[in-house]
Amino acid sequence: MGSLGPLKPDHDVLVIGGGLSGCYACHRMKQLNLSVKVLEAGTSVGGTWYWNRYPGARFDSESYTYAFYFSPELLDEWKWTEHYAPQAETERYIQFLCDRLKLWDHLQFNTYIDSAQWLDQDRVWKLTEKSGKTYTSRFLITGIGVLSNPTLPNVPGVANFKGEAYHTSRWPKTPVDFTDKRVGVIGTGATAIQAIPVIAETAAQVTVFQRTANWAIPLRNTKISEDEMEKIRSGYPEMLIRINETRMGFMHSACGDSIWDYTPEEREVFWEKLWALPGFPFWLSNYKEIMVDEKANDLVTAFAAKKTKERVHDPWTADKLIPKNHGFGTRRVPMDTYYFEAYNRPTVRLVDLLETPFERVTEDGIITTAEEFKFDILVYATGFDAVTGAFDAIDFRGTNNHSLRDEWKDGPRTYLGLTVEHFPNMWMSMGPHQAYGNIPRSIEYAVGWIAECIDYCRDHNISYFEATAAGVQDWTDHVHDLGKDLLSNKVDSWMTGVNKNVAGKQKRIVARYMGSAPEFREKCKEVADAEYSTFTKM
Ligand code: NA7
Repeated sequence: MGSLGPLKPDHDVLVIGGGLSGCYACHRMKQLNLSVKVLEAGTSVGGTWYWNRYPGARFDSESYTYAFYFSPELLDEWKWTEHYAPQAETERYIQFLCDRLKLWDHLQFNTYIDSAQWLDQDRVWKLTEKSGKTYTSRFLITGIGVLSNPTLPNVPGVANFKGEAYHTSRWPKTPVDFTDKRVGVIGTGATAIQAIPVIAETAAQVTVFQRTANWAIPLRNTKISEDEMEKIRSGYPEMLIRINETRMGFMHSACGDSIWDYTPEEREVFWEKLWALPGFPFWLSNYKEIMVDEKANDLVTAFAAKKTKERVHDPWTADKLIPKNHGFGTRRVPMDTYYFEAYNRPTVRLVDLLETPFERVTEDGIITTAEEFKFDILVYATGFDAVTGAFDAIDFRGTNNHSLRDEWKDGPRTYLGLTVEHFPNMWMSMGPHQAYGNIPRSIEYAVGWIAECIDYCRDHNISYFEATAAGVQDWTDHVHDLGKDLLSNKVDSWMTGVNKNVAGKQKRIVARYMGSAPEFREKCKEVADAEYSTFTKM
C-alpha cells in the first residue's frame, strides 16, 4: 500500500447496510479474504425486504429473475412458492443466503451510522454511530438502498394522532389487526396500491387520501407448483442469458415494433394480449415509442384509462383514479392485485386531495378543507426521500472535509454511479446514476465490479482510489444526455428525485442511468479493463 498515516483501521472493508447489496458485498469481501463488517440499522438482514412488511408487500418482478445468480447451487436449492413472492418469502431468501454463505458473523445489527469521515492522513474511513461508537476501515461500500429513507407528509399535526400510526416502510413485525377499524391511508403509490386491497378485506372503513392518481396493471400472481419449480430450475441458464441481454434486467423487453406500423385495431389486439399477461409486459414489452413519443404515449394511456374505468363501478371514483398529469408508464408502474376493485366495496372511499387538501392531522383523525375524518389507524404510504435521500441522511465527509450533501445539492454527480470525486476508497452499490431496473441483477453487477476493483487496489498496493473531476463530469453529462428524451424525466416522481415533503427536493434531477443495463455494464467493464486508468490511484 502507498504511504499511510499511523492509524491502522479495524477492518479492511466496512459496508453500510444489510440488504441485498450489503449481504452480497460481505460475501465478495470474504471471498477476497478481507476482513469485513456490515453495519445495519435494523435488527436483521433484508433491507427493503426487512423494512417493508406492510400488508400485501410482494415482488412485482418474477421471483426467479429477482434472485441472485452468482451461485448455481444456491439457485438450485432455493424454492420460490409464488411467481411474485410475498415479503416474508423474500426475507427468508435473504436469511437463507446469509446461512449458506456464512455471513452472520460479519453482520452487526442495531447500528445506525450517522456520519462517515475520510481521514486524509491515514487513508481510512471512520464511521460514527448515533451512540458515538466508531468503526474504521480502509475501504467503504455503501449498500443503503434507493428507497430506504421514508418520509411522512408535511401536514401539520402528524405527531398529534393518538391512534395507531404506521409508515409502510417501518411496519411492525407483529401483524396489525384492522378488523372493524376505521383506517385512513395516505398515498396512492406502488405501496398503497399493494396494501389497500388487503387492508380493505377486514377493516370497517378505509378512506384513501389521494394527491396524484397512479396507473397500475394487474399483477396476476399465482402459486408455483413443484413441477413448475423444477422447470424453472432447469431453465436458469437460459434465463440468465435472457436477463443479461434485456434493457432492464427483466425477462421482458420492448417488442421492438413501431406503434405507427399498426392500425388502431391491430394495436388494440396487441394491447389486450399484453394486458392479459402477468406483471410487467404491458409496460415493458410495449411498442418502442411509448416512453419517448408523446403521441404514442397518449394512445397507450387512453387504453390504460379504459381498462381502469372498466374495473371501478362508481364513475366519479373511476375518473379520479385515472391520472391526468402523467401518461402511462412515465412513473414507475405499480402492479396491483384487485386494487381498483377495492373501491367497489361499500367500505372503501377515495378522497381527492387536489380538490380538498389536508388541513391537519388531529388526535383522532384528519381534517381536510371539506371534512373531518375520525380514524383508529393511520397508514402513511407516503414514500421515500429516494435515491440521494439515504446518502443525505448520513454526514459523508471526504477529502478536505468535502460534504456529499453539498456536493449533490443540485443533483448527484458520480463516476459510473459507483464513485464520487473527493470520496476516495468509497464505492456505492445502487447509488445514483446506476442502472436500476431489476435491482438484484444490478446489485450483482455493481458489487462484483466493486469487489474486483478492491482486489485490484490490494494487489497493486493502492491505498488511495478516487474518481477524477473529468470522469465525474463525463459520466454526469452522459447520464443527463441519455435521459433527455425520456417522458419519465419530465414528470415529478421518486425517479426524478422529487419529494414534496422534503425541503430542497422540489426540483427534478436526473437520478438514474437510463441507458440499457448491457450498455452500463459495457461502460464499467471498459474502465476495469483499462486498469482503472480514469481514476486517481496512489
Ligand atoms: P411513492 O411511489 O413515492 O408514493 C408515495 C405516495 O404518497 C404518492 O401517492 C404521494 O403522492 C403520496 N404522498 C406523499 N406525501 C404526501 C402528502 N404530503 N400528502 C398526500 N399524499 C402524499 O412511494 P411507494 O412507497 O408507494 O413506492 C415506492 C416504490 O417502491 C415504487 O415505485 C416501487 O418501485 C416500489 P404524490 O405522488 O407525491 O402526489
